[in-house]
Formats: sequence, C-alpha cells, structure tokens
Amino acid sequence: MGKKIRIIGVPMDFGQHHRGVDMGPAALRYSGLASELRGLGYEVEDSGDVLVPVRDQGPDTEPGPKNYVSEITRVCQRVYDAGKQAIKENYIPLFLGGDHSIAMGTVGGVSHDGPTGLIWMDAHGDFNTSETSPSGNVHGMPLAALIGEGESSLVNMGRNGAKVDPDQVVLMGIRDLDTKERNRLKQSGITVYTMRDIDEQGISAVTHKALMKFVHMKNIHISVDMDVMDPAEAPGVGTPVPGGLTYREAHLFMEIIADSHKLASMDIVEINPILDQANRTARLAVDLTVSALGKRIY
Ligand code: Z70
Ligand code: MN
Ligand code: MN
Ligand code: MN
Repeated sequence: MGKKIRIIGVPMDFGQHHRGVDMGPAALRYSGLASELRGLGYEVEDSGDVLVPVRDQGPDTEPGPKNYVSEITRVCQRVYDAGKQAIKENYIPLFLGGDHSIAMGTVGGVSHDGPTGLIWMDAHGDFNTSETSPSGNVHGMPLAALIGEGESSLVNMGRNGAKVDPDQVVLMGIRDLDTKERNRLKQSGITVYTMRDIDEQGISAVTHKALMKFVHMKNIHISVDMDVMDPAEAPGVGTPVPGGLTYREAHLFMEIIADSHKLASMDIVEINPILDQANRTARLAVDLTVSALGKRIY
C-alpha cells in the first residue's frame, strides 16, 4: 500500500434538499486533515475541489420534483475520472463530500482497473431507486446504482453497468430503512450489519467478520456517511438518526481497518457545518480518518 494520499474535495449538495453539505470539504480541511495525515508520515497532496455547478438558491426545505440527476451525473463523472487517475498514480484517494451521491463516482473510479471491496458505513441503506424512493433524493440511491440498479444515467456513469458485486459489499451501522428499500436489500445479496448486530456482537467481531469477506481481495474502499455516528457525537448531518456508533466504536472500527492494510480509498460524506456545533462533526471525521490510515494509541 502506498504512502501517498490525494485529497479530492467534492462540494456537491444536489443529492438531497438541505443546503450546507457543500461546505463539508472546507470543514474537513479547516479541521487539519492534511497536516494530521502528514504527521503519520504520508505524502499528502490536496488536489482541490472537483468542479460543481452552482445550485439555484432556494429555501432549505425546497420540495423536489427536481432531483438534479443530470447535474449529479456530470459531477460524478468528474469524480470517477479523479478516482481512477489517483489509483493509477498510486495514491490513496480521500474523497471529501458533499452528500453521499458522490460515491457513485468514487467507487466507480477506484474500481476502474480492478475490483474493490466496499464497506458502507451509514444509518441508512442508500438502496432506493427512483421507483422506490419516498423522497426522490438521489443520496438515498447510490448503493443501488453501484450494484447496477436504478436510473440508467446513474448506473452507466463512468463505465456501463454495476461497479461492485453485491457479495463484495458490506453495510454497517444501519438503523433506518424505507419499506421497499428494506425488501430490496434483503434480496440483494449484500451483507448487512445493523446496529442490533453491533450491539449484540460488538463492533470488533462485526468488523472482523466484514473483513473476512474480503480475504481474497487486495483493495477495500470505505464510504463513511457521518450519520452512521450517534447524533450526540456528530450533530452536523442532514439526517440524524438516534442510536448510532459511539466515538469508541467508530475508532475501533477504523483501527481494525488500518490493521488490515487493505484500505485503498475512502469517502467522508454528509457533513453539514451549518447544522453543527463548532465544527464537531468534521473534527470527529478527521480523527476517524487518521485512525483508518494507521494512527495508533501505542
Ligand atoms: C431515505 C431516502 C438518506 C442519507 C438520508 C434517506 C436517505 N432513505 N441518506 N441521509 N445520507 O430519502 O431515500
Ligand atoms: Mn432530508
Ligand atoms: Mn448515506
Ligand atoms: Mn445516511
């Protein structure tokens, strides 16, 4: 695994209707992400932000018929290219969202030249399609699109078809699914560890089980929706759901991931500084990222 990290900002908030997630990359940079990673011995290059069109001004609760699929597709195509290029140049790309719809580009791009295992940390399943989604928000659909289901412009972006196999996907931290989304997920072949599983078995056992799925794979991508955290730890997210990961559980997860030496790329998404308290959520996200990339207590 290389010791070079490339930071790629994706200040995109088209996937949902709350404004403010477009400030996620700034909040993470402000929290000292690059210097912490340099402190671990990495060469860190910040490539700046991917170009994102300016969104129409509107009230925070602007109702959608408008779901911005074409804008999202265009941005994700750029993200895809950036991810593919970073892997080709032996960087670990670190994608700063933005809402979770950016992952249609990140996961596609990093798997362009070879498969990746995918661990999706989220309170939600993000497994709706435009047919099943109650909200119409595209950030509730990226995992479905990545396994080849949903609107063709989302599925076929970057390269045609599925970007990951359902049996190379693990969902963790889940506690809020829509009815049809839940049924689709049960039939998908994706491995799901809900908060109940984590409560019963402990985060260590669940994380080791997740990694067992990827014993024969070289690369793992972790896609971290910060709403996987308990809202007490991470209040700055658009859709807080009670009963999430504690600070200690999330850190232990990241430390076990680091020990696997397979982390090849990572997303940190859904941070909304406008809804936060003194940038707590971005600061936590930086702590978690440095643990995932090898910071040890002792
Ligand atoms: C809901 C939907 C979602 C994130 C909320 C919510 C999806 N299932 N994803 N917050 N990150 O609208 O599809
Ligand atoms: Mn919402
Ligand atoms: Mn999500
Ligand atoms: Mn979520």
